[in-house]
Amino acid sequence: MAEFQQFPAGFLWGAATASFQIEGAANEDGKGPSIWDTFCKVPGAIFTGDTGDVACDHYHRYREDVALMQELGLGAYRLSISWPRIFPTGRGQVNIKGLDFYDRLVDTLLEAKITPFITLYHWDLPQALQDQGGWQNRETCHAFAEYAEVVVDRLGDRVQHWITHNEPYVTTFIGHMIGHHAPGLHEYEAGGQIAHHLLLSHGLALPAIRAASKVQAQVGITLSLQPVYPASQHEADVAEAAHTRARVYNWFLQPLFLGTYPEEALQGYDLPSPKIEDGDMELISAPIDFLGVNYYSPFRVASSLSGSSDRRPGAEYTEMGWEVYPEGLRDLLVQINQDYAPPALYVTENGAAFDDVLGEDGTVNDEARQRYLEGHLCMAHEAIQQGVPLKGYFVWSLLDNFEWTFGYSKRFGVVYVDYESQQRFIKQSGNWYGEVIARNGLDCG
Ligand code: GCO
Repeated sequence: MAEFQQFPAGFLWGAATASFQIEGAANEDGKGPSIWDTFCKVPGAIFTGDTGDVACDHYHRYREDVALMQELGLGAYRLSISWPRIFPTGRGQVNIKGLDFYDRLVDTLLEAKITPFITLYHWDLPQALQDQGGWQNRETCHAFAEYAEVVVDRLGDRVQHWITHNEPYVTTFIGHMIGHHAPGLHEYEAGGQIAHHLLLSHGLALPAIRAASKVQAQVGITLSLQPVYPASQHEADVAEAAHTRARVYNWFLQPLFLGTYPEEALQGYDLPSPKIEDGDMELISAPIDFLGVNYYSPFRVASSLSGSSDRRPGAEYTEMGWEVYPEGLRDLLVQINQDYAPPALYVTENGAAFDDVLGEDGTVNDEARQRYLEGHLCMAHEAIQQGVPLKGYFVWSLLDNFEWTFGYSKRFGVVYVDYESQQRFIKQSGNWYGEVIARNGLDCG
């Protein structure tokens, strides 16, 4: 029987977005091009040739969007900053108009009593830095720390929560090793070095953020993480799952918390060891205030030797083809807590794409998304009961938006965006989420 599950007092209920996915205004107020602006122009890179030029036009409609957040009752909002708005040429000259935008946005959020969580890197590297080698060039790590300092210098009297990177694993693997994301490189062998530079840039930014903050910054990093399950108890599946875990679970967690790379991760990908300079691992493993976890779907491992299928019988899949498995969120959070004991955790992304239809009356009956969120929130609650210091949850996403290579064809929002008119419509899941927030809990079976 369903029973009401109350979240701890002060639990933060939020929604997340990212600059490139919603802002638009690609060439306005002095913004320089990012690697995603460039990548979108590559023929065939993005579904139907979509770009981020207009996106959700959030750059101009941010007030309306904050009003929507207020209507939902959000306590927190995770946004990211477009680095090339601040440094159009990568390094050197600061574009004040870029900072002004985020200044206005932060003030609007604070007036609405919404706590901003700011991600500094959600994949839109200035093209000018890419032209100098991007994340393959160690200098980019220093450029990142400088950029972090400039941003925190401007906003750090009001913003307390900072996330250095979003999903460095995705940047490494999908962006640089297999080239499906910007910068679209196929430099498979460079994987270990890219990962190291991303982590090093995090390590260099940490003290820079803390020094520039005027309100005792809380700094963390967001990783894409999946619990790894063998598809069956067949020994080949079990063995392969253990190897997979080193790559998709430990590759970034272990250096951040223990200051070492899991050998198995590099071996598993058949990658040469990165060049590590003295002191790098100390910087990378300096204590953080929280870990951000993005969870969508589990990783099921079926070895070719077992003949098992990686599809769980009876499972539901989202429009992305991702298995819906709420228990995975609980398992993952409990596992991270056991293995690495971060001081605090936030689910910084969790959500689902479904084929939403806007009704003539302006409603979107996204029952499946509501069920998805319900399942995951109940499991988040279970994780808290099992001792996980989970402090907040951010649904991905506030708005339907630019879903990278899928363009605008996949809708993740709890708010529907009609891209032609740029009108917004709160979906059923959004209204439901608002009720959860108001009650600080929900009924779980
Ligand atoms: C991600 C990104 C988001 C995606 C979301 C859905 O972290 O992968 O943060 O930008 O849109 O995950 O794929």
